[in-house]
Formats: sequence, C-alpha cells, structure tokens
Amino acid sequence: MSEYFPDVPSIAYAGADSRDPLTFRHYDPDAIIEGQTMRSHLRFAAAFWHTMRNDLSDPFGSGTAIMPWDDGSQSLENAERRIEAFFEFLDKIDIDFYCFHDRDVAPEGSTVSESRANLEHMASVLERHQASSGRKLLWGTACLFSHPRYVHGAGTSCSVDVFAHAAAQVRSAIDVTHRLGGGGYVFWGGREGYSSLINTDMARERQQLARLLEMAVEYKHQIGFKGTFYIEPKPMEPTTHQYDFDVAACLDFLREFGLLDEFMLNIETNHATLASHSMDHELSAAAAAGVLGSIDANMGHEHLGWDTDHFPTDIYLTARIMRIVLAMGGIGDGGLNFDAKRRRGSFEPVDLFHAHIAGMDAFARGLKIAAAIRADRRLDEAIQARYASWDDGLGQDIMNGSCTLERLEAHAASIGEPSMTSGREEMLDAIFNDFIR
Ligand code: XUL
Ligand code: CO
Repeated sequence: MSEYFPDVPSIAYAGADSRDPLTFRHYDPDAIIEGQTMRSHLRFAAAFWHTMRNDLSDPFGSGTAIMPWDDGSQSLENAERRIEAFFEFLDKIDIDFYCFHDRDVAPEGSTVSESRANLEHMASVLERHQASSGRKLLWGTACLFSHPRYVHGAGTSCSVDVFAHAAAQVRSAIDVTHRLGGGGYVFWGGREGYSSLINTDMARERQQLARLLEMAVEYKHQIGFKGTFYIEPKPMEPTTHQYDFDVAACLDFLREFGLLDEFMLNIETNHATLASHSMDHELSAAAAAGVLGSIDANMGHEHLGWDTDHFPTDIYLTARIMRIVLAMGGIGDGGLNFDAKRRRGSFEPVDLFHAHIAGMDAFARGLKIAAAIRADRRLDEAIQARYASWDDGLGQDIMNGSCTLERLEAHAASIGEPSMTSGREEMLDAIFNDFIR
C-alpha cells in the first residue's frame, strides 16, 4: 500500500553512520535496553490532529501544508481518505500507536445524534485499519474547545446547556475509545478556565468541572472501559488561566474532589514550560505522587512564549525525560505521543516523516543516554550520599514519628554547628554531559 506517500520508503534503522535522512540513525526498535526493546520502552504515538488536520496556518498566515489526500470538504469520504493516509504513514514510520480527538476523525453533524453517527461510522473505519495494520489507539479525547458554543468553556461554561453538549461529546468519545480498545482517555481542559475574573465565579466553575469528571468516571465503570483516564495540565492558552494549570494544581483538584484514584496525568513538555516549570519538574512531581501516566512529547522554543509544539529534538531533554521514566519502571500503559507540529515552512508530505524521525531518534538517544547514566550509578549515588544522614538513627526516628522537638533541640545543642558539604551541582552537570553522545 503506497498511495499517499509514494516516494517515501518504509523507514528502517540504518545505524548512526547513515547519511540517508529517511532512516533511523538511533531508533532501533528491536535493540534491548535494560532488558526490554526500544519499541516497548518508548511506545511512540502519532497525533491525528497534527499529522492529518494541521494545515500549518498561524495567526498571520494561511495554511501551507500540502495534503493531496484532503479535498478540504467535511464529507465522510474525505474523512475516510485521511484515515487511509494516516495508516499508511503509521505503517511506513513504524509507529505503533495513535491518538485522536473526536472532531479530528469525524465531522461534526448538525445535531448531536448526527455527530454521534459520524463518529461511530469513522470508528468502524478506524477499527478496520487497526485490525489490518496491528496499530493501536493509545488514547482518545473530545475536542471541547473549537466550536463557538464552548466560547465560555465546556464543563466550566456559564451555560448548563453547553455543559450538556460537552457531556454528550465526552460520552460518545469514551464510547468509541472503548470500542477501539484505547489504552486511555484524555481530558485536556482547552477552555476550562477564564478569560477574566471580572465575570467569573471560579468556585462554581471548578465544581462543575469536577461534576463532569465524576459523571465520566461513573460512565466508564458502567460500560466497563478499563483504560486509564488522564488529565493533561496546561496553565493557559487559549484561556488566560486554566484550572489544570500544572501537576500541582491537578493533584490539588483531584484530591479536593476525591478523584485521585481515578486519574493519572498526561504531561506535555511545552505545557510544563508555559507554566514556568521544566519538564523534569512536572514529571518528577507526578512520579512522586504516583500519577505519571503518559507523555505528550514535544518542546517549546526559548524565544517564543506560547505553545509552539515543536518536535522534540533536544537530546538533553529526551535524556532527562527517559531517566525519570526508567527510574519509575517504565511508562506502563501510557506512551510518548508526538503532540508536535511541523514548522510552517516544512509543508511537504515528506516533512511529516522527517519530523517524526527527528523526534524518534532524539528519544532513542535519550533512552540510551539515560540507561548509560543509570548503569554508571554516579549520579544516583550522589543523591543517595547527599541524604545519607537521614538513613539511620535520628533521621529514621524523625521520619517514623518517634522523635520530638525537645530531643531535636538537645541534639542540635550537643553537636554545635553542623558540618556541611557542597552540592557539587556543576560537577554532576559535567558528568551528565559526559553521556551526551
Ligand atoms: C493542546 C494539547 C491538546 C491535548 C489533547 O495544547 O496539548 O492537543 O493534547 O486535547
Ligand atoms: Co497535548
């Protein structure tokens, strides 16, 4: 099958010396790292919205992407052709998983039931392609941010009728995700926040959002969907402030509404940096709370203060991400979803391949680097040694609750000024750098 990308071969691993840009130089799917294949560590996914629906327009100019398979219409035939092109893409790039929003794959109808019927129809097309290709759905989601009715939010809308439309969309998106055997379902609150507090009742809006999530959880159990529910934090854009601001805000929200057992987080690099956090910060915060579920793999640009969704090509970034993922014991049922778009100037179909190759090779290198750093042990041992005073005696007594302020005062008085050692930050940075190759 080579209809839509006739000039692109199947992309294969050709080794680090390959000069052919349509090869992997580092992603060797069957190579074993820490006892597992690269393929199963990385669990790459392609995002239907960027791959098939992003025409690369920006606020200053129209779309540039050449998409010969897309006639620009809202017809079901056009939607089916996109899916055919997408599965040819997945097959040639050798990506096992994909993710979609309901409206990416199926046109919205003029009524709720027509929208549902369109989505069900496209689900049967996806089902067929999944069966013949072996590709799988990592997660599905509902687009609750594009339609004008969601101008004031979806779950957080001031209008209960809009809330009902959002609920209808969530229900049918969960249904098709379940039907397609999706590993999870994502809630990204694109407009679940506010433009201004001058007209906003924040307490109400957060409670409404919690109700939508509670009903979704109830529904999930009712239909027997076993996939994971994820919340994807993002601090702002398109709204001024989104309630799922960052990992800490999401944890607070889930705890407040008793939803922590039902959700994991899907963490995106460019959302982390928009919140003035590093990706490592967000991943570490989620991993520490046991809710690091999946990753939207992209990156921002240091000169641009918005969600630019660049393909992740920074090897330091991928090495840091994979070090946290390996330390956690792997990404589990989640994956690395390329929520990333080509630059506007990269408009040829073949650029879809170059972009994903760049991201996949960067993550393959990150994985190898992270595994080498872990095998070397110096960085992990430095952290262990830094906290050694907590490992027995007084430290243990404090942590197990058998110590008092009086005893600590007596201890402090008896030892005088504690002897302190350097944190050796730059030395450790240099050791990390030794592995970037
Ligand atoms: C938007 C974003 C979304 C979610 C899914 O910034 O990341 O595409 O990943 O709705
Ligand atoms: Co995302």
